[in-house]
Amino acid sequence: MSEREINFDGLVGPTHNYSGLSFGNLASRRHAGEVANPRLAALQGLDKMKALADRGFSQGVLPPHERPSIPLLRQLGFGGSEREVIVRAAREVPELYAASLSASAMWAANAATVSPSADTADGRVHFTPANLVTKLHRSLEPPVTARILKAIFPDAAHFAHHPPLVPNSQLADEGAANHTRFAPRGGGPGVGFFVYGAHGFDPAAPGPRRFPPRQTREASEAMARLHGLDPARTVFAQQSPEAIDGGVFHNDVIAVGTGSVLLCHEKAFLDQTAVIGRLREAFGGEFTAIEVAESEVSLADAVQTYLFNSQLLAKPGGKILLAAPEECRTHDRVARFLENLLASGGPIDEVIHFNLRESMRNGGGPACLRLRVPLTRSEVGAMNRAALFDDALYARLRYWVENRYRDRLAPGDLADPLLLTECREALDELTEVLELGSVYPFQLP
Ligand code: SUG
Repeated sequence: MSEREINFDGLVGPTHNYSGLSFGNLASRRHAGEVANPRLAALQGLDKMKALADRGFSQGVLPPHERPSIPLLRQLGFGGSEREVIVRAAREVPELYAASLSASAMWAANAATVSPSADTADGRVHFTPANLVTKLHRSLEPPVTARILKAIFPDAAHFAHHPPLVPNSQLADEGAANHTRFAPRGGGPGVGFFVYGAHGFDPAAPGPRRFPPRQTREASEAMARLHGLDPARTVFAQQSPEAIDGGVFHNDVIAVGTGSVLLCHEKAFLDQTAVIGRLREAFGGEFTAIEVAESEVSLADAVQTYLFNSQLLAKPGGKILLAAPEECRTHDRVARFLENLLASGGPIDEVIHFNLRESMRNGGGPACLRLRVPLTRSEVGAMNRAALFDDALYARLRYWVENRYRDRLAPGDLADPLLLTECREALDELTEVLELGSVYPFQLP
């Protein structure tokens, strides 16, 4: 049965800011304390969705989460009215308060792992929200993500929802950012490629020294089991520790794939030649791996420009469009690499660049912002179509952002208790637009 891929982009939330919360993510730390523009951030994301939708690629939307997280702050001992909770937490432990305020749910590639029905034993689309345990601010996302995914994909005949893995560092899971699915053109069973940074139960195994790994092999294996994937069509690989220590905190900062094409840096995986051999074998048909040499684009160039955090989008004729961050256009070596790539006659024949600077300053490029969900026609019929992006939704969301979002969030503004009210009012309106029902703590009984 033919399937189409829908990219669900995370809408940037009203509290988007730069708090330097992600040790190991170089951009997050570098831009800590800068002034953010949540309105611009959300509009940059919407413009990417619009441009790709205009090109005929199917696009959906995932809503932001309620922030600051009052339940987190209460659980950590801040009592009193909501206003008191915010003021005290921000004054006494600003780091905790910043975690409660993060708009990190925008990076939808970390929302969940998704396996299409062509690959699963029971013929349903399987979803497992990522537990995101490595970072406190991200560990707040899974319960709400789970409710949102169920609200968008409600029909149990087509969609299976698993709970996030138990929140433990030995089972650290960051979702689709560490998972790529390869598949023949037009659909059919694909290959699930799971990339992890460390072994949860073997501290002696090779791993990064400087920065934390964010995915364990055990978590990746659990995904494959839960989703009922065929072991012959599942490949596990370890990220190169050198890459993680160089700032590659997710695999999607150094590799991207679609269809029968993998684009990656030569330093992406441990035992890279063997990994690509296993992918080729599992895929069966013709498989193209484009490995970029350190001499052409260094690991540092890749982390700086987010070249590999581009999206690869299959065009109707079979060629592939690369949707890259603007930073790739203004970087000499990376720009030259892209020119050569297009001239090479390979599968990627077009590049478009997006200005996503607000998100990029927190280490989130085009691919971070989207969750890929391949669906058959009948599955599209069974989902909540209000979350699908079209011109009408674009206009509505633009208006909503322009009216509801601040255009400036400086460190000194973060403790403003009004942010909570503004966020809730905005989300209340959004859940109606997207027909999600009640998904946020403030909406639940
Ligand atoms: O988890 N940044 C995110 C970026 C996630 C990018 N996603 C993918 N590569 N798929 C993270 O590190 C920074 C927030 C701050 O510092 O305020 C942050 O959470």
